[in-house]
Amino acid sequence: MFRLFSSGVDDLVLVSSPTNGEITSQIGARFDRELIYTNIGEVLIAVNPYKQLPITGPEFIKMYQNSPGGNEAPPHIFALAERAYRRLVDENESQCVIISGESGAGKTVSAKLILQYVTAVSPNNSYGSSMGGSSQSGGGIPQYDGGSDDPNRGRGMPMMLPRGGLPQRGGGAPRGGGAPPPRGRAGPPPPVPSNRGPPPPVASGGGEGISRPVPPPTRGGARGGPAPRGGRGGGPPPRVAPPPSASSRRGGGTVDVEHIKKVILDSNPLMEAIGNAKTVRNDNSSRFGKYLEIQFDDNNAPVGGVISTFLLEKTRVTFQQKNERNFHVFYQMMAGLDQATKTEWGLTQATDFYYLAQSKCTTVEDVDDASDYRDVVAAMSTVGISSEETTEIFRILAAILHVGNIRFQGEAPAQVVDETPLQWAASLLGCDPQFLGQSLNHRQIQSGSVRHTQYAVPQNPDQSAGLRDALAKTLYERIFDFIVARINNAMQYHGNTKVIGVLDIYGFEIFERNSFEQFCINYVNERLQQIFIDLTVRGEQREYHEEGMKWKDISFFDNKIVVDLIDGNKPPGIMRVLDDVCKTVHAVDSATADIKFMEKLVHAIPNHPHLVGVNNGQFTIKHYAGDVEYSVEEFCFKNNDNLYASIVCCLQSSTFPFIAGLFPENMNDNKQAPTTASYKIRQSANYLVQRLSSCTPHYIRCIKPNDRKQPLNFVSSRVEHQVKYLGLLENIKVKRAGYAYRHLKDVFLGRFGKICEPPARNIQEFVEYVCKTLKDVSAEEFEEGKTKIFVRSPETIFMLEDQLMQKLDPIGYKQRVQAYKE
Ligand code: AOV
Ligand code: MG
Repeated sequence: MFRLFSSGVDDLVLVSSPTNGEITSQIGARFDRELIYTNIGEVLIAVNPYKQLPITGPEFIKMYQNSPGGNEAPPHIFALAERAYRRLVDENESQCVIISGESGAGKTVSAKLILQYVTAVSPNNSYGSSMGGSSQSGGGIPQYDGGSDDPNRGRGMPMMLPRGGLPQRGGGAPRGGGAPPPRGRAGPPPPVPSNRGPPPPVASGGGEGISRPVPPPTRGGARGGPAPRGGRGGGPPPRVAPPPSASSRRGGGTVDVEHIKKVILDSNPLMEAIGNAKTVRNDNSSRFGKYLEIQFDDNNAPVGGVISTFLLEKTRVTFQQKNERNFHVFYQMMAGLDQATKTEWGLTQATDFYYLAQSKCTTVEDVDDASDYRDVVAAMSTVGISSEETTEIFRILAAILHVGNIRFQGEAPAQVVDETPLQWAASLLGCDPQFLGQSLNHRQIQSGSVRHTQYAVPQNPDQSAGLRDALAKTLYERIFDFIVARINNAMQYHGNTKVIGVLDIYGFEIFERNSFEQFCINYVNERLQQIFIDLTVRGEQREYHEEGMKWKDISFFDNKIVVDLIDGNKPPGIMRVLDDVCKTVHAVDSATADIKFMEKLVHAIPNHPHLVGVNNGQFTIKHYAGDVEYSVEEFCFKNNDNLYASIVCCLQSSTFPFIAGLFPENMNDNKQAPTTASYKIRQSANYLVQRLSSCTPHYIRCIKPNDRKQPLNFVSSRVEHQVKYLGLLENIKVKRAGYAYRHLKDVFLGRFGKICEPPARNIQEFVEYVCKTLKDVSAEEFEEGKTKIFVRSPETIFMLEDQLMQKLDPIGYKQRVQAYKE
C-alpha cells in the first residue's frame, strides 16, 4: 500500500510490519531531521542528540501546555509531561514518569525537562494561599538553564530509602471548598487509588554486622578527645531530622510554592555534584538512582516533594577506572574553595591526592568546576544547609582526600608510611591521630562462639588499606545521606497530596568485568522491565474493559523468571544463597566466602534456563536485555557492607559535633539483625515497584545514538541493539495486538468525518460510508467503545489520512505523491 510517511512516522504503532530493523530506520529517519522524539502510543522514545536543540524553551512549554492531552502536537517530552500533569489535574490521580535507557542515553536530562515543564505550568500559589490560582504560571516560567545542568558530567552502590516516614499520600482526596479546580473537568473525581500502604521498613545506612565495639587501644593522644560514645542513638538522628526552618513547616498553613519550585530545580545541581561523576560512558553519569515525587495540593501547585535514592556507588570515592573521575564535588571544591581555606585544610591540587589522581583524569571538557562549585554552595543554601554546615561538609570532603593518602607498610599491625596525611585527616575530622591510626590497623571482630567476646585483630598493610577505604566510603555516604535528608526537609509537606513521581535510574549495564554493583543495577532494571511490561499490557487491557470492548488476553514475555532467579525465596534465588553464605561464613576472609558462594550456587540452583556457566568464579545470567557474566570476586564483602566498629567509634569521638552527629548508631546494640546490601536492594526495589504501581505510569525510553558523544550521529547497529533490549518491538506488538489507534469519538469525527459526503455525524454513519467507498476497508476495522472509537490496523489509519489529504488539499497531495515517486 502507498503511504506518505517515508521519513519516519510520529507513532511507531503505525509501522506496518514492525521489526527491530524497521523501527531503527524509522527512528533514524526522524533523527536525521533532528526529530529526536517518537511515540509508541503513549510511550516516548527519546534519542540523545548530543547537541542543544532549540526545542525546550518557554515557547515550547506554551505550545504543549494547552494541547489536549498532549496528543495533537508532534511527539515531545513536554507532550508527555503535559499528559502526566493534565491527568493529575483532571483525574486527581498520582502519576509517575519512568525513564530508562543505557548509560548516557539521556535519562537525567529527560528527568530535568519533566521537572522544568511541571514547575513551569503549575500554579505559583497553593490552595491555602490563593483561591482559584491559575494553572498558567503567569509569566513566571522558569527558564531552563540548559548550561548549568551541563550535558557533560557522569554512578553507585547499596541502596537507600528515604529516611523516616514518607508523607501520607491520599492519592487525591476530593477537592473541598469553593475554589474551582483550575483545569479540572466537571464530575466527581474517579475512585482514589487505594494501594498506598505504608512504606516498607526503612533500610538504614549503618550499624549492620557489628556489635559491641572494643574500646580503642590505649589513647595517648595529646588532645585526649571524648571517649567513644557507645551508648548513643536513642532519638532521631540529627541528619534525618534537622531543625525545621520557620518557613518550612506546613500542613494547613500557606506554602511558599515558588520556594518549593526553586528547591525542586536547584536540588538537581546539588544532587549531581555529590552523586554524579565522569565515567567512560557519560561525562555526567548518575552514580545513584533517584525517585523524586513532587506533591501537589488541591490547587495543583507543587507544595512539597520527597527524594528516595538508590544504590550510591560509594566505591567510586576510593577507586575509579582510567579516565573516569571521582564524584564531581571533589573537583568543584578544589577549583572553587578560597585559597585561605585550602591552605588551612592542606588542599594543594587534585593530582596530589590519590583518590583524585589514580585515574589520571581530573577535568572534564566543557565543565567549569569552579563555577559549578558556586552553584552547589548556592543550592546548599536554598535547601537550608547553613553556611557553618556547608563548611563542615567541605572539611569532611577534604579529610577524605587526606585519608586516601595514608599508606601502610610492615607486618600486622601495619605501620603508617608517612604520618602527614594521617595528621591532616585526624585534624580535619577532630579525632585523635593515634586513635585514628589504631582504628585503621586493628579490626574488631566478634567471636563466633562466645557472643560477647571481641577481639581487636591486627591488620596487615592490605587490610589496613581496606579499613582506610571503608572509612572514606562511610564518611562520604553519610554526607550524601545528610544532604538528601536536608533536601527532603526543605520540601517536606504534611498532608494529603497527589504526586508526580520521576524515576531516573541507571540503565542496564554490561561491562567487560561485571561485579556486585552491576548485579544489583541489573536486578533493579529487571524489576522495572517487569512493571513496564505489566503496566503497558495492563493499562491497555484496562482501557478496553472501561470502554466495554471485547478483549482476549495476549501473551508477552514475562521476565518474572529472571526476577525470581535473583530474588526468590522458595526455591532460593541467587541473593538468598548469597545472604546465607554471608551469614554463616562470617569472619572468614572474603575470597574464601566468594568460593563458598559459588559452590552453594551450583548446589542450590542446579538447572535454571537463565543461569549458566557457574564456574571459575563466574556465573552468567541471561537477563531480558542480554547475557551478563558476573565475577563473584568481592560479592560477599560488598554484600556484607560492614560498618566497622573501630571506625565508627573513632568518628563518634570527634570533637566536631557535626561529625559525631553523622554516626548516631548505638554500637552496643546487639539486637539489630545485620542486614545485607542485597536485602536492602530488594526492599528498595519492592518499595519502588509498589510506589510506581500505584501511579498512572508514563514511560520514556532513552536511546544512545553513538558511543562517542557525537552530535546527531546515528549509528544504526548501536540503536538497533537498544531497540531490541528495550523491548520496543514487543511494546508495539502489544499495542497492535489490540487496536493501533483510538481516540475520543468527537475528536475522531471532527477530523475524519470530513472524508464522508456529507460529513459523518456519528460513528455509524462514518463506518458505513468508508466501507462503501473504500474497498480495502471492512467494518471489522472499527469498534466503538463508550467514549472512544478504536481502529484495528494502522493501514486503515494511513488510508484515512490519505483520503483526508486528497479531499482537503488535492493539489498538494498530487505533488507529494509525485515527489515521493521521484
Ligand atoms: P543518562 O542519565 O541516561 O546516563 P544523561 O542524561 O546524563 O544520560 O545524558 C548524557 C549526556 O548526553 C548529557 O550530559 C548531554 O550532554 C547529552 N544529552 C542527553 N540528552 C540530551 C538532550 N535532550 N539534548 C541535548 N543533549 C542531551 V547514566 O546517568 O550514565 O545511565 O547513569
Ligand atoms: Mg543519569
